[in-house]
Amino acid sequence: MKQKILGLFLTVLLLFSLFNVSDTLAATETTEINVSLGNKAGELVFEPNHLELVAGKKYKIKLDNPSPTKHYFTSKDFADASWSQKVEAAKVEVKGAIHELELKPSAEAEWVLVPMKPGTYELHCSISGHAEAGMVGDIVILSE
Ligand SMILES: [Cu+2]
Repeated sequence: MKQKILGLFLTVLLLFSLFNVSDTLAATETTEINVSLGNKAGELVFEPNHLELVAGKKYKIKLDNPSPTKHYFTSKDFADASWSQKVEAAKVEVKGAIHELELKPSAEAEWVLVPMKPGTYELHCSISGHAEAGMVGDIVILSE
């Protein structure tokens, strides 16, 4: 009898750990990509300035601005080629068409999207002079 109860307990424990594993798998289906707008030294760059995503997969692009000035993450064609689920920033969730994100110093934002249309799309900061100074990049959507 004691053995049976122990067996049942272990089965329940095993089931719980299986569920936990499937939860973890579901969570990892979203690929996270970190992109910094500018850096602490104040250089006008995206870090990294080249992103590669695969069409049909889900991504969370985590943007942050470690620099002393505000910057934009502007990539209209990439946004048009993707399905945006939402953007989360400072407890606000934005849904719908998103083409450009403004990040003030030390701001962070998370853009959850599924790239759809393969191609190479330009990225830039739309503040006057920043793109010219090197604040540009490209985003490649690879086919599935
Ligand atoms: Cu900028």
